[in-house]
Amino acid sequence: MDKRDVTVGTGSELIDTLKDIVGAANVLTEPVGQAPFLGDWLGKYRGEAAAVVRPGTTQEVADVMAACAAARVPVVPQGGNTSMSGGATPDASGRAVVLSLQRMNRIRALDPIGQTIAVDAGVVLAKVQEAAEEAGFFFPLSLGAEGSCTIGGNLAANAGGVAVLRYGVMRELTLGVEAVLPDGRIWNGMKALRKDNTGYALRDLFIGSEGTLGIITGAVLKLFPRPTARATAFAAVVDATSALRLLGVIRVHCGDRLTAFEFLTGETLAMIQRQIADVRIPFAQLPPAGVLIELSDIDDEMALSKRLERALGTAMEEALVADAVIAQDRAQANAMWRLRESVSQALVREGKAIKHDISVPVAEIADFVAAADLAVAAALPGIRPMVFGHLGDGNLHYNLMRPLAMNDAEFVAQSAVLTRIVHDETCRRHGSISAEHGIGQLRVDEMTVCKAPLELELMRALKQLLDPDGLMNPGKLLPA
Ligand code: FAD
Ligand code: 2HG
Ligand code: ZN
Repeated sequence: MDKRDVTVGTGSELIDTLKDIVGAANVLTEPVGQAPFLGDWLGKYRGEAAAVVRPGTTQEVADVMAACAAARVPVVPQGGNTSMSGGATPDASGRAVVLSLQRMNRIRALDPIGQTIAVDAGVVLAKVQEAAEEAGFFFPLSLGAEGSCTIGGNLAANAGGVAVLRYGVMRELTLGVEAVLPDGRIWNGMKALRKDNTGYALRDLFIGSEGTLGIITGAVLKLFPRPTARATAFAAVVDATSALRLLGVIRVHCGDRLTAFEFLTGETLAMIQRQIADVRIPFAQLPPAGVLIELSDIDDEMALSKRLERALGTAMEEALVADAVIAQDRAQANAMWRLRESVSQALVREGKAIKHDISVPVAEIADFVAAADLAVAAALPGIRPMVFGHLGDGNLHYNLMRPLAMNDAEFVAQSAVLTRIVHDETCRRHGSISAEHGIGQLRVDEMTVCKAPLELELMRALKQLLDPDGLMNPGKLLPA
């Protein structure tokens, strides 16, 4: 459909109304201006939109939503557009309005006594981290896209990342939420309360709702004491089973100081080295697998480093670790983290990946990897699993790459079969087919397979209550 048809089809009246609300400069209708909003980070999805609208205040969001509701036009909320599940990309119909929160980027308030920060939903995560640090605090959500993802997106996707082990997922870091309902009403849930037992937690309904229930416009987040000491190490292990046992040893020696425990198979490490110029593994030889471990504390750094050394020494005596390197300074620690954070980019360069984001009970994660590796290899000999992620959370990114003898198109044609195998291994262990990336459009068809009918029925009832016309982010999260 050509662009002009799209605009006329959804009503130029609505476009004029949107311009009145947010100013003409913030209603993008031309292909060039819209382009960055219509495709996803992975380059997997591309859609069309009648307009991209960029409101600057909660009231403007409310007015935009009321106008879209009146015109019966679907709305696709978008923050930093870093979704790994196509969650923020509109469909191909060109009917939807993409509502970008980019301009809602104010830190509203920071309370040093209550240790909270109130922000607009469009604030980039790194900016919240910086604001916390400037005030002598710490906001712990940390992920590879932190320089561009937004708090609203983090909330809508209930983001995880590399510090969940110690601090929890986004839901656990949030006290209050402000949201605009599909009909334009504003719900002000910006409470900074640690305790509030006044009925159903509406806040939690919006967290993880992937833009299907309304627009999150603000949030009150928890702050934490700023860690003054960090100890970072890379350990070479044989496989996920040794990594899991290593996790136990580190926990015994280091307790809650354990902040990150990130697993990468040797094939994944080799791929990163192949694809990213300025990273290298900290070992002379490629190990079968590696674990990036970080401790943090408000104690002194030397003591923390010694503690990690002792823990790794024990793990070596127990033959769980073949080799380990403890970072001697921040630059070495940063280099280890750069290796870890380069995986997604390396995967994109390596070719088409069939992506999975599973979680199982932590104790079963090694069994999952062994079983899934066997099953996918039996289905497609030569397949190359690139497995990495937050092993300490029971969450791995089980990415599959093509056998070298196959081309990308032939491989992608196998997606449904391979995903079925991976998700069956997950569900058999009472796991989740989306630990942190969300369902979006990538996994929407899997919902009927992996969610109980009663769960789906309740979710649909809530959707019907809040969004009776089905205008919020259609095609995402809930199967038709
Ligand atoms: P978007 O991509 O814009 O949107 C995500 C979803 O939220 C969509 O469904 C969208 O409609 C909805 N949405 C966005 N803003 C709002 C709003 N204000 N109100 C209502 N709905 C909204 N994720 C992790 O959890 N852990 C990781 O370790 C991790 N690492 C990543 C590394 C890289 C390199 C990349 C590219 C992504 C990574 N992600 C990770 C995925 C992604 O960054 C997160 O899901 C992030 O929370 C999305 O934020 P965003 O602002 O980009 O949201
Ligand atoms: C990570 O943990 C992200 O690095 C991205 O969640 C995972 O690219 C991926 O599959
Ligand atoms: Zn992850």
